[in-house]
Amino acid sequence: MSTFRFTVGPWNVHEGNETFGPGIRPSVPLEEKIKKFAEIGMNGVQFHDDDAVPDMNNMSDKAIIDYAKDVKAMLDKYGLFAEFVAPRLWFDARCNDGAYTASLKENYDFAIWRSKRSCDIAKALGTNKIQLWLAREGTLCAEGKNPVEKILQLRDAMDAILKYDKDALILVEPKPNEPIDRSYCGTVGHALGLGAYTVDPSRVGVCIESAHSILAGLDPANDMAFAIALGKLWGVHLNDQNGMKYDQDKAFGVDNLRQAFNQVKVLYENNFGDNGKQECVGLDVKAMRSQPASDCFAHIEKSKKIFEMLLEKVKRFDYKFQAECVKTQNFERLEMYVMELLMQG
Ligand code: XLS
Ligand code: MG
Repeated sequence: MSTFRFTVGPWNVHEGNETFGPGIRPSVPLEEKIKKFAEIGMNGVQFHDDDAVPDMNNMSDKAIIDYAKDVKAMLDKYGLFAEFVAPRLWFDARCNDGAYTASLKENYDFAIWRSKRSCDIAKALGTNKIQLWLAREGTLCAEGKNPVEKILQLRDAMDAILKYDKDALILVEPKPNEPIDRSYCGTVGHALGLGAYTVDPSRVGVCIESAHSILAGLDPANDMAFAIALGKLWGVHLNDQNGMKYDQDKAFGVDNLRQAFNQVKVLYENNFGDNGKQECVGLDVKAMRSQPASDCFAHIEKSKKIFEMLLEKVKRFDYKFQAECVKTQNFERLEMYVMELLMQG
């Protein structure tokens, strides 16, 4: 059945900074994070390009690769692999009005330079997955861009990556809004639609994040199912979200237990992890700002544990009973069965 490899990113252990206040915990050095990730049962690490090579904007192409090789050695030391590299374009002032959808050519060129370097870093870290969270690809001012032109420009950027590195796989991580208020590529359907018009659609898939689906008013398990049906679910970012608010990145399952159950169920039933792309269970969760430094890994451990507890429930799911309910169309009975399964020990 499924092989579940758990991964997490260095940004998931953070200082607690948000829009309304600065960080309140000291930052933890990368090696310490990696060591702790291994200790709490993670199998791999997800990277932004500048998580791996912090000063990359000021380094030569070769120096970037050499630096990334040292990070690979650090991963090897703790027995972890790198899952993907994601160009962190939204942090740079040049990408304030979008990176791949920038209006000024020099800003677009910078985004492409970073994306090519992300491919190089990924190679040095031993992975071919390039994750694109399209953070600012849309508008803050609707009239500021021609949306048709910019959506095609986004496709061209994906083409540039696919052409630069013939091994690269692109995992689009769609999100409908935030930090921009209107995304050009906000859902799994948009991502795969655009991917179909690239130079190599077979190398464009998605990573579905639970919170992002909820923010789009969609069900995360069904979004995962949609991608699975098309052979395109190459990663997930599990977390949770209290409704359609700001992106909360809560621990997996803490707000929507039944939704979480159905995410685990759809992954397990469809052999996630064994579908040819070394698919990983990413835990894209944030520690509560109110927690002390001593607790800054607890949300990751908790998410893994909740996933595993839900997996036990999924394995006990009575498919015979379900079939009976479907045959008699008795969904009240089926629903009550699911609630009992979730609430009883
Ligand atoms: C933010 C994204 C996160 C990483 C990947 O919401 O969820 O996945 O930044 O680039
Ligand atoms: Mg994410």
